[in-house]
Amino acid sequence: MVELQLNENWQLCDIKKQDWVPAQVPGDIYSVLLKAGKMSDPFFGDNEYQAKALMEENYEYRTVFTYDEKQFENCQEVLLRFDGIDTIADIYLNECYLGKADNMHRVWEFPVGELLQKGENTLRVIIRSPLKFMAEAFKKYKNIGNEDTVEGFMHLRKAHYMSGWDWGACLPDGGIFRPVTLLGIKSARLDSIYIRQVHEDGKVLLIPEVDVETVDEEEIDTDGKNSVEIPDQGVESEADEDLLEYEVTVTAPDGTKIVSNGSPDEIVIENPQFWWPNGLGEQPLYQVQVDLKAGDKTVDTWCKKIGLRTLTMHIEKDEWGESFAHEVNGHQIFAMGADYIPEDNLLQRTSKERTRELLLQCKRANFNTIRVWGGGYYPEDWFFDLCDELGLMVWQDFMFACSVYELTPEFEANIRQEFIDNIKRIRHHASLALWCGNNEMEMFVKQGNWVTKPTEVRDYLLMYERIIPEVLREYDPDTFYWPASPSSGGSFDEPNDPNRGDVHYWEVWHGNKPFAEYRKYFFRYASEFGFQSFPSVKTLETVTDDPRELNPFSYVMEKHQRNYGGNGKIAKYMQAAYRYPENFSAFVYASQLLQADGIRYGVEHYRRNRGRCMGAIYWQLNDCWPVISWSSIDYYGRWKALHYYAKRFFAPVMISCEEQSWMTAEADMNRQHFQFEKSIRLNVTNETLDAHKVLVKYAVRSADAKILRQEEQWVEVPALSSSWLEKVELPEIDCFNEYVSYEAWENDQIISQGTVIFSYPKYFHYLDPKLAVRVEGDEIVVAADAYAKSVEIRNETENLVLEDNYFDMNAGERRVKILDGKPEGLQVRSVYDI
Ligand code: BMA
Repeated sequence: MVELQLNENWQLCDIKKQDWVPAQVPGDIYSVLLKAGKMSDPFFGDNEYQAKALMEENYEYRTVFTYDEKQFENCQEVLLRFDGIDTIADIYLNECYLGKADNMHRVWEFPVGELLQKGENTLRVIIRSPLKFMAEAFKKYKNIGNEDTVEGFMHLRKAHYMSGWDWGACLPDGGIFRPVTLLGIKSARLDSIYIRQVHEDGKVLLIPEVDVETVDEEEIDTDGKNSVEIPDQGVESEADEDLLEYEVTVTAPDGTKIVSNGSPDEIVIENPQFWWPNGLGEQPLYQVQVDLKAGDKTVDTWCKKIGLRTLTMHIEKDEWGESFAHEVNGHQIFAMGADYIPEDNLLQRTSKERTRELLLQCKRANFNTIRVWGGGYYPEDWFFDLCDELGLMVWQDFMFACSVYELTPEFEANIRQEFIDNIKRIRHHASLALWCGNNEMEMFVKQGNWVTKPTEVRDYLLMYERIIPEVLREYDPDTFYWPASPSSGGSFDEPNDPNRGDVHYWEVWHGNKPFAEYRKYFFRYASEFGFQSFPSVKTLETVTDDPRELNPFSYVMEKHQRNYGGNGKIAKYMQAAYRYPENFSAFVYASQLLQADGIRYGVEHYRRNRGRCMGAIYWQLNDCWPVISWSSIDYYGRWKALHYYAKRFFAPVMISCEEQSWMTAEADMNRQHFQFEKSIRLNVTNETLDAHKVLVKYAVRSADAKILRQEEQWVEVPALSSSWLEKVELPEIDCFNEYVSYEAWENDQIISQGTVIFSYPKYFHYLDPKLAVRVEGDEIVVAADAYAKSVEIRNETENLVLEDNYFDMNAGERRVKILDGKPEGLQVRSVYDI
């Protein structure tokens, strides 16, 4: 196959103005206008309003490219392929109308062989206003959905978050966001390859299902055949040799190759090296290359990396209801990770390097799973390649979220093709753990939210319980399918049941419940729960240059808070835990600690109850613009306190403490019977394939960190399990002046640790820890004179990434490695400073 990328000479204009400027393709309209000085930074202040208005208009992309017949010699068909157009587009080649595109999640191809002329050719792509389309569709159908976005958003197959979300600006950009290619096809091409795996007797059989498309558009399924006869085409070409065959070359991680020709039915991999999620083993990848041959000529090639593994969901009735756990190579494992949203509003700014940076931080924080949420777009190939390499299992939603859709015949045909395109593109990835129908629709449709007519309920069932399963049966029967998130298996059967399937738990935050509420539930798999915080001051300084706006309740801060009243909610929760912060920086710090502690409260509880609960995926990993949100890493890649906490609470072997305290009892000190239990119950959980024998030490300490009483105990924790220690009552502990530290030791090293107090962080009588910080080589050393809670180390650019941060110290010194950033202008503080 001949490929010519059409990524040069592009220009763009607002059709009414005809104000042509150079454009980048692949890219997006806002990025072009920004570069040309035709709009202001849409993230700054409230510029979002002007940026949104720009999408009331239609735009035209245009390029002139040279077609060299020689390059396409022997090609029987030439196709113009768009890997992604956002969204409604009319396409013309040499003033001939090729057709319309109306789904950004699809690949669009047009036969252009007849229309190409020698020399210069003009390609025009008219992008229609998405806002006008949505407004008209809303008038027609009146469907309703999530209120944070533009009415009618569900009728357009465009990433929903672009029209606003409760963490996202309304910036409905458009563009040609993926490559445009001219494809020259010689007699036939590989339409799709599905590599199935059979694991038996210590070997893996790879079974290639190869679909070949011949130029006369007849598709031939070569599955189970040794060769393909192609029909007589009456054209002189390699195809006249009449025999199409494929050859498979498998390259093992060590470089050894197995070449199988003659359209093999299976390839046997002896001594297979298995792919494991992060923390459980390595991620060896095998390269599979399929060459389509017409006689001795190769006419097309498919080359991808796969991982040898079995990966499904284990669902079985048990004493609590029904289990729901990833089963990898026969082991049920606890999913640890976060929900992923698109990385930017302006898609031209995304790149493999940027995604690598983000996903690397997931690996660093001990993630083994990531959920791709259904209100964005299906990620680029590189996203999945990186998840394969880093060992991150992907929970992949289909792109439907928080609304009801109108299943007209045209809409159905459109989404069916969307499913096929994406399933074929993604299914070979080792990291693909499951497909999921949608985000939060089963639950809300059942509750009657958004439902205005009975057909919407019927259409829900058709889409997620008939059409998608049908398409998956044909294109990816080996990957597990789950109808919705949350769900208990479908058909509106208690979708958010705590005892079955996955759960979205929002009583903490949306329901205003305290953190201790997490402990009331033993979900089988928490796929969403979250708490917001402010990103770092340096990040917020990019959205305003007025220092007065750096205040939690200012106009600009509330413009960058999309969950109505969210900043006030942070303040309300903060009142319960911390003293009143004296300045904005302290407020930001306290908000991050609050978020980190809240999520820690949930995750530690879920992991202690491993076996019953088998997943903790918090909402949310990242941001698509600078915003106050639930993320643990902000738009600029800065780690919030939560990401460091995640690294600790997702540690493969983790010690945690289920304490009973003033905070867990929520006791009101001004009531007559004010009292609460003071006790600890330690637990060590092990998410590795090996047993661990750890020495658990805990100590009651005074505020100066002196040990008042100490105990230690050896604990054996079998592989993939969690072990409880006996509960210890501490009725005498002084909850204002004493605390408990706990540690898990292995090979004379602390592998996991923490501290716990029995009142609230705000009431504890901290002594001034007189924190001091210095740099020694690639390490930062912090020294404390007394107990220091949630010690934060910052540099002047606030972009340090450290081995650990926001940790508790029992006085003494602590060394942490610098992973990224320069240790210049270091500052250090702890809860004492709030
Ligand atoms: C869940 C998600 C998102 C939303 C988040 C925070 O419902 O699925 O739709 O942004 O909670 O409210």
